[in-house]
Amino acid sequence: MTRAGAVPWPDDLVQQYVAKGYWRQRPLGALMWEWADAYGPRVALVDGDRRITYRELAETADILAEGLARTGLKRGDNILVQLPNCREFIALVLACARLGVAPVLALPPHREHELTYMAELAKVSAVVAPSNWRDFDHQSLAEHVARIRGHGCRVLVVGDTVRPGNVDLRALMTATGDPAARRHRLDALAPDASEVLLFLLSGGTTGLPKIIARTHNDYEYNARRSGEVCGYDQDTVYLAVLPIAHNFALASPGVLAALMNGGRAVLMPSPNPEAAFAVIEQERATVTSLVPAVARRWLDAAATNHHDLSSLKVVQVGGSVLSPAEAQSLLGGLGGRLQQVFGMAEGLLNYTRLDDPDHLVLTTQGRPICLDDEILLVDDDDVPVPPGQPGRLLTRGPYTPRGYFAAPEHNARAFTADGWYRTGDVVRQDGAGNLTVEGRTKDLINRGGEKISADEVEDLVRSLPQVADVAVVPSPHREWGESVCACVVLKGGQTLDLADIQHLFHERGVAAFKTPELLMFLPALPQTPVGKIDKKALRKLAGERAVPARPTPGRARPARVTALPRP
Ligand code: AMP
Ligand code: DBH
Repeated sequence: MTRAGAVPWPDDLVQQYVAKGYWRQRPLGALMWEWADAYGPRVALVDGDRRITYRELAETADILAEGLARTGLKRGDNILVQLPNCREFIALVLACARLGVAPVLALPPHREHELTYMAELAKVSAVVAPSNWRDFDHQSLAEHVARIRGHGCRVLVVGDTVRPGNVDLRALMTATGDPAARRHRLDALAPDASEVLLFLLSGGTTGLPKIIARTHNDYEYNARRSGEVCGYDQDTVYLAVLPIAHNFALASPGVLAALMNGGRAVLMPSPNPEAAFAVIEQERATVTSLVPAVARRWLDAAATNHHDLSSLKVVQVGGSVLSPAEAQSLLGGLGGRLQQVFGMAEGLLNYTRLDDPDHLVLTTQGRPICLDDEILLVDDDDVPVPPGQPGRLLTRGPYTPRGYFAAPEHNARAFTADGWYRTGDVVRQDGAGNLTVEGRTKDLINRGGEKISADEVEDLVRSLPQVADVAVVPSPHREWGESVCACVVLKGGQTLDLADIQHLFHERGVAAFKTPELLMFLPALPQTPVGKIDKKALRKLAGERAVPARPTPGRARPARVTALPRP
């Protein structure tokens, strides 16, 4: 059973990937029981004061799978999942894997704008949300999204106040009855490993965010091979502080590889350094993954830290550019060995190796995990660049799908006719295969690892009646690396400030991290000789106008600046 909209690999490669052992042809739900059989009484997950063994996790996932089936979900269905880092998240992903139901992994900050779009794109049959999270009523939002989706879309809620008509997900996680019989019943429903396991979100390369269908086969390999490269074993205690809805924390190597190896995953709701340091000490965490923006916060906090971080062997940093100087301060700053990670929800994963010399760890973002990851660096005309020169990165491989889900027009641009994914990144490769990210051609803002499509923000700002034209570019930001800068041409006699834009984004239900933080007024948008908007010139302007980041991270975002020459 293939889902319409998922783009398969060519048949000859499928055979090769299976023959080479990359694809194990075992659905993740079956592997879950392999782990439980091998590591049964060991602790698999830690979530606050709850500790869940491998056996409990597998049994709970099975109970939940049957519960989901009772709500009407079945193989081939998709559901939208918006959960913070919690044990229910992992149980749900595994339960879905048992049934062949594929979750679309939305992020907790997403709101109506993103959720309704994804719900429709994936034609979901249910929406799963916490009742409340960080003072936001997710249950109401989920009800709204389900109503707009129609088609009998259900609402499943994790929390204490589940409203009538919605399904209490935790209530689906308890049952009596013989676990072996249940396991047997579910084995009979198992999907094929070539089917979709889950959908990851991507900032995409242009336009609205895209979703990426990852199969049981390719995603299991993604996690397993990452675990090998990163030395995961039974003693691994992975601390998840980034959202596990992200590929990085979920499977690079993240939670999934910890489970595959009989290790342990410790789930935290946020990357707050003080809280994380206390948990590292308490749980003796051995590895964690951070985006550079979080790594910087941790380094600052480490200066006054009194917790014992000596268990940390590896600190992974990825998701956005880490300068060599920042890498240098991370080499010893948090205790563990620094590992740079250059990854993408679309597939290709690069890691510096744990035994690489420091100069590679400082100046490169590592090399691919698989011998069959193909790397091609090309110029603007798709002609390969000479060795050692920067070029646009194209890639194919056993865990890089051949297209975004249900996006044929976009795929025609984002993939070559031969199935290479155009990453939109500009990289250099050394003789040993190590990649250094030099820049990008894709039109997005990378705000602390969160990718924001310029097109999406532009369309929103353009809908304001005061706005004649707008272009959105990144502006350097001390905390996030980049922030969203809107360059606006006003209609005659109009005025606008950041509060107007923030109001619009709030009203439209757009994730807060996408709201422009910097506003520039221009009499006209600069153009290139061929008549395109000259974003390079605008980026330069935005850089010159950048103001320092606010001093205290993590609070509500104040309007930073309303700038510059009014028309
Ligand atoms: P996404 O496609 O939304 O999963 O985002 C993946 C993108 O994040 C990559 O294509 C890069 O542009 C960026 N990225 C990830 N890791 C790094 C890194 N270590 N250094 C620079 N950029 C990165
Ligand atoms: O930025 C990313 O998307 C990313 C970074 C590191 C990723 O998907 C990953 C590792 O798997």
